[in-house]
Amino acid sequence: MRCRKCGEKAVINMRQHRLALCKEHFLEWLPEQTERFIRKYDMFSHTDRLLVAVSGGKDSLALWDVLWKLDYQADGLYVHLGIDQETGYSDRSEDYARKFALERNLKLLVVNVQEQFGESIPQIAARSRRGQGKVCSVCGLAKRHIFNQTAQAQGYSALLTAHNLDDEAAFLLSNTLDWSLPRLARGFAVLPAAPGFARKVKPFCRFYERETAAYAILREIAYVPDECPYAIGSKQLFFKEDLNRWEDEMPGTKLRFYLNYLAALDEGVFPERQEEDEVLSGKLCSRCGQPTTAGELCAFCRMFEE
Ligand code: Q46
Ligand code: ZN
Ligand code: ZN
Repeated sequence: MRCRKCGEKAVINMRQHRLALCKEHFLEWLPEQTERFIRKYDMFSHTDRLLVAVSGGKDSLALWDVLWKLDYQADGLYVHLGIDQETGYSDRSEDYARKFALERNLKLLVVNVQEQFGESIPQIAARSRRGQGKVCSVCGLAKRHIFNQTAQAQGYSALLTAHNLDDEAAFLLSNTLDWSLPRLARGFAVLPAAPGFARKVKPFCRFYERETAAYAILREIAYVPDECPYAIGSKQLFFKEDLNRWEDEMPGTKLRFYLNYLAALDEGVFPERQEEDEVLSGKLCSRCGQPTTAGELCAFCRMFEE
């Protein structure tokens, strides 16, 4: 397989685009495409202060690297969840994020959940009504809360996550099987700011996971190699594997699924794009000041009361 631009040996073949590229041209192509998506979806500009949610994994570090190369003002935020104390999963992930930032002279904010709130995510999950097996639901709630609060408190224009097309397509498939319209209405590429909520953007939403992974590897970015232990066996992974089987047979399936969905969102097929229900309630948590649906405390602050 030869690079379409220069005829050298290709390192990647993107069947959905009928495009094979060599290392040099792929490392140019991915940032160029990112810039194109940023403009196409009116995501942000060079004058905006951006906050990137960084996990120490390949996707988020690749995103931060691309933004840095494209000269955007992007700081990182790492949330230490206290996961897998024995193998030091969270500690190791933090090290990768810190090293990445240091090498590029970028600013990394760190929130340590245990130090700041007194308990790690697995500890909260173990005693919460959500049950021992629900670490991911506690984790998701805590991350959303901390990312949003930090972005707002520190005056960032937008909060960026590195969700890729595989993540988005798996989310769509899962919610389509449930016909969960409120969730389907939230599969945005850009979610505008709302009272109490920061603007949220996914600049990598049109890249396949293998493309962002190839970028991280070819750029020699050091990232935490293992997955979070709680991700193993998740529904999300199951849907990703199924989608990959379809993609093998019919290249472009994932991309079409997602792009046609974005078009349907624009046409108003789904209910009005909304943040969580909290926006609609207009009430604020008496402890942290973030929106809440009911009662005095928001869902995050309530976790510490249980
Ligand atoms: S970090 Fe957290 Fe994920 Fe780990 S505990 Fe689950 S939600 S799997 S993206
Ligand atoms: Zn080439
Ligand atoms: Zn609160």
